[in-house]
Amino acid sequence: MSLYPKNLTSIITEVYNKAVENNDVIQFKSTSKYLKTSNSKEASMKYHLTFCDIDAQKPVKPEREDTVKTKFDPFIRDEPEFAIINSLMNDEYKLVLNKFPIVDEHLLLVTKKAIPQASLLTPNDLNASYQLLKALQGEDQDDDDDDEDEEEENAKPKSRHVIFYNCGENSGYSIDHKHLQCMKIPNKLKTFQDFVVQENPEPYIPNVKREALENEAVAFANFTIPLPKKIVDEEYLVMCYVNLLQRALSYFQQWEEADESKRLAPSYSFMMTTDWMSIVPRSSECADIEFEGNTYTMFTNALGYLHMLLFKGGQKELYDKLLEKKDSTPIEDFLLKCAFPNNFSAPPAESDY
Ligand code: B4P
Repeated sequence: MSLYPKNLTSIITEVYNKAVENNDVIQFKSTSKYLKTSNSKEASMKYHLTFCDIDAQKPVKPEREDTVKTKFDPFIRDEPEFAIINSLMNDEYKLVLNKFPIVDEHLLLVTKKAIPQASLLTPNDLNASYQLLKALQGEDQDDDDDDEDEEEENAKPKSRHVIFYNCGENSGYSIDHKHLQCMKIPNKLKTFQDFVVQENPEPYIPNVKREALENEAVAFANFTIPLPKKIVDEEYLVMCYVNLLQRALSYFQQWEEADESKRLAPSYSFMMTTDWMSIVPRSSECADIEFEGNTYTMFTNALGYLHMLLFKGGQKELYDKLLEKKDSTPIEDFLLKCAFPNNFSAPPAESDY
């Protein structure tokens, strides 16, 4: 039985349109362009660059401006204007609209209790997320294999969604209350996970003999597992997650072993589509991009590791120049600085992080 109603997508559209009309949701205006990678290892890869002057468009919210990450918690309140489903899985979660979206119908799967954002994902978190992806795709737990085959034959192009979780203090979250995010992936965007799964589509649960897949064309450490087309249960999801998590945590262990005095809070970007589950261990939520004599401090959450980079007010010049010069190297360096090198063996120089 699916957790979500059959008409979930129409409920989302209806609630979203009403919230925008009432100015409850602040829909940011933005522009996006693709930038092809200049990295010769993966010529067909590209990045989705978005410029959005968020500060100029965000209404001043004193509670938000003056508070530290750990204190501000809008999710503890009941905000019926954002609610898609107010009570899920015995009131463990609510599914709500993001109040400040760049992409339409950006959803948040939020725990009802105030649980820290550094917490591990639970079997219920994984199950609720996976079922959400399937429901948004028009598939749910009631579908059997025959239905799926029939669906594929009559396939219409469907929008693709991703679930992501910014876990730990260096992952780029701003609200310390457990929430997973769900968003449409831009049309034609192929992420590094898509490339690696395209080459290795056979689903499997990693074990000592066969580890998670790694895309070596990107400079940062990354781990991905292809998921079956057939709907999987929570036990399957947990086994995949635990495997990826172990790989990510080993980076923090190596870091401490190399120098105990430099503790780094375990953080990672978790990302899942119906095709794959992926983790990138994170060393920082921000890093400097040096370009043509200027320094720009950029931030990224898991979206950066889905090739979606956000440029804010003071970064317009950088956004324009990277596109004009067709130069993706500064982005690739930035993504590496906020993560760990692919072949990590010792902590990088302190100045890098
Ligand atoms: P967090 O995990 O804490 O933070 P975040 O998504 O990294 O967004 P942040 O708040 O740091 O905003 P940013 O300027 O980077 O997630 C908390 C989420 O809750 C946020 O998305 C926030 O908007 C939302 N929220 C806050 N108060 C709320 C309330 N009362 N009710 C419901 N939701 C509430 O980015 C601004 C926006 O752009 C974010 O939505 C972000 O997810 C999105 N974004 C970032 N990079 C993007 C990219 N490359 N392309 C498209 N969108 C992008």
